[in-house]
Amino acid sequence: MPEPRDWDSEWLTLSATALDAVSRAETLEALEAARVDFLGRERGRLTGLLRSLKDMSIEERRRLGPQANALKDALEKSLEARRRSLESAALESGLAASRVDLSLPPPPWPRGRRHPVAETLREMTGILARLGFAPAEGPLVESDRNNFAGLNIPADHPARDLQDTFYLKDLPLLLRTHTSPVQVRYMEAHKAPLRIMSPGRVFRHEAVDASHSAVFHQVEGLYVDRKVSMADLKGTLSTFMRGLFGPQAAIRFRPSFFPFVEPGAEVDVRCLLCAGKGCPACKRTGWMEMLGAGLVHPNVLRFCGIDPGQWSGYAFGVGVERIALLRYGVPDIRMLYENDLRVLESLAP
Ligand code: 2NL
Repeated sequence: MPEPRDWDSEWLTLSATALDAVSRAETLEALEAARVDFLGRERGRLTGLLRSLKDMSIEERRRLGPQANALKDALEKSLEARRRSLESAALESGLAASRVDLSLPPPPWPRGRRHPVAETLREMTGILARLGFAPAEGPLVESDRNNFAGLNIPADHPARDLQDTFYLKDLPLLLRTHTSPVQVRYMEAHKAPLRIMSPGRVFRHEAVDASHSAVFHQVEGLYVDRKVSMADLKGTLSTFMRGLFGPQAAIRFRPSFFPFVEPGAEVDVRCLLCAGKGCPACKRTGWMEMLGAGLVHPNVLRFCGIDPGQWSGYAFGVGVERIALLRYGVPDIRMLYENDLRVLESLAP
């Protein structure tokens, strides 16, 4: 006589594991293995139990028969649902893997190059680097203190006017109107002597036209040491301009005013088109206005913790777009920023 089987405990394990095995199957193969394990014709565990109903007592058969058949139905439904979901996932991933983007252009692919403004900025910082200026950078969002107060720009100065400055809503901050605040930060942190340049983006709340953009770029230079003079400034700027425009580029100083320098000067370069003879590009003057410069105002040095009795310095600022327009012969600053490839590709490198 074989041992009497404990149908109730066999049923318990079977019903607890069958549906779980289906939902855990991650592949169609695993799902098929689960199906064979429970519903396989020869050795399926549920098939076996159903086949054994005939060996059970009447009471056992009445109790387990309907439950086992209900589980078989549920299991078949669940296998079918799981199979469909695994099949569609397999289809999706197959499609994704074999995706062909017919919108891609065929080779030879067009080659990119640096934007004319970026290229001009690199040349400018390259020349200044060879002259000993170390690059310094700072945030685009600045305080009134660093952008204005530290630069000897009084509270009622027109440069602070709402017309020129973008102020942040609800915060005592602004978008820097020049890169000078970078140099204020640097002087406070490092003291004298120092020789730095601050290239970067600046913002002015101005109407856009052929020569003005609300967002543009500037490079400033600052040299602080003992007995720095206007002659040092003129020598450096002469080398800077000859590096940019070629060996024939001559410069001249015209007296001018900026609150952060004394004396201040505007620097002209002999007209690049007519070599000084006078033409429409230089308004018949023979000279083109190129940058602003001067000796750092004692108030600025003092503000940054540098003793103006011991140290002096020069500084200059130049607009990058202005130089780029001249160098590439572009008549309108907007042509640099509309990103029309027909325009950008036409600009000789
Ligand atoms: C312009 C004028 C200039 C400066 C920038 C400067 C910076 C410090 C102290 C003193 Cl931290 N000066 N920068 C000086 C003179 C002129 O730029 O119109 N540039 C296009």
